[in-house]
Amino acid sequence: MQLTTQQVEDFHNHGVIVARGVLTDADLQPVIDELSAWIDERAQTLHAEGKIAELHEDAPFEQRYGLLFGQCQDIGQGMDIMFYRGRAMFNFLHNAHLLDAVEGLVGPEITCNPIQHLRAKPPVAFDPHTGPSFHVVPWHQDAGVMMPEAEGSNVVTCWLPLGDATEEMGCMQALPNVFRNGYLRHLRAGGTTIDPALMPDAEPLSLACRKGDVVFMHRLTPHRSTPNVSDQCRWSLDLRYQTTGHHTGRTAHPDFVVRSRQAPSSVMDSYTKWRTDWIDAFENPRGVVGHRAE
Ligand SMILES: O=C(O)CCC(=O)C(=O)O
Repeated sequence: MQLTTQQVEDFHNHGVIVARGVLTDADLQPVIDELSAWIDERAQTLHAEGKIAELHEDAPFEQRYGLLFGQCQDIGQGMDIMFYRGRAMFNFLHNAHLLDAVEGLVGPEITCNPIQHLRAKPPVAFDPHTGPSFHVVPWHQDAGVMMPEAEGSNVVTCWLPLGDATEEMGCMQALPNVFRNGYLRHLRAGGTTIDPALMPDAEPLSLACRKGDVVFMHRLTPHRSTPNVSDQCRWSLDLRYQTTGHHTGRTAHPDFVVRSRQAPSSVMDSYTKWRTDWIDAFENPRGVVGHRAE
């Protein structure tokens, strides 16, 4: 779905927008099916090892992961885009509805930035740690997890839930209208977070989403996520896309072209190459992966 002129204008004015209904259920279902199968296999392994007593095979996608996580946190080990490297996920990174919207913000030459995550935030009942973590992320700008060389890059964060993401489920919050203040120093203590002394004085915007919605954020827009006090998992992807040719901010990890009018043959659609590139990046590390935190 293309963004409207108003949505593009709002993004440039406020540094954050929620675009409703960008994705259909059919866009997301292959990823959900792939994850369900991955979780089932992992649960069976942990069950065989005696680490999980109850498999909850009949629980819905929104609930099963939390029920398993509550028994053994190892269930989530390896469950991120670059580690499990699923085919449906790779296909989704090229999703036409998503890229149509992204195009309005980065132009028609689009690269998939390697800074991307899959997050399953379990209810606090199963993950009582509500301090800074992969599940409850403190205030930061995405520029804080990129090399300073990406300062001039047009990288847009696309945050999207695989189900609903209400306030109760720990949706995202962002500070609108402050991205023009530029990069704010981040501290390592507290989990790569904006120096509290520099936090802009702005009212947080709650970014509650329904399945199919996408949050688009400027890489200088401060944002965080909150604990999940519901009884369902908050499933989401945070992907980043950028104008092709701009610095990715993370040279150690593979980026690839997902759309191009100028050079259509540059689009990387080989699932095998994508897998191999990630494996190579981990087995033969080179380049930089670093947070800008002090
Ligand atoms: O999904 C979350 O809870 C945090 C995501 C985030 O901080 C990000 O996309 O930069």
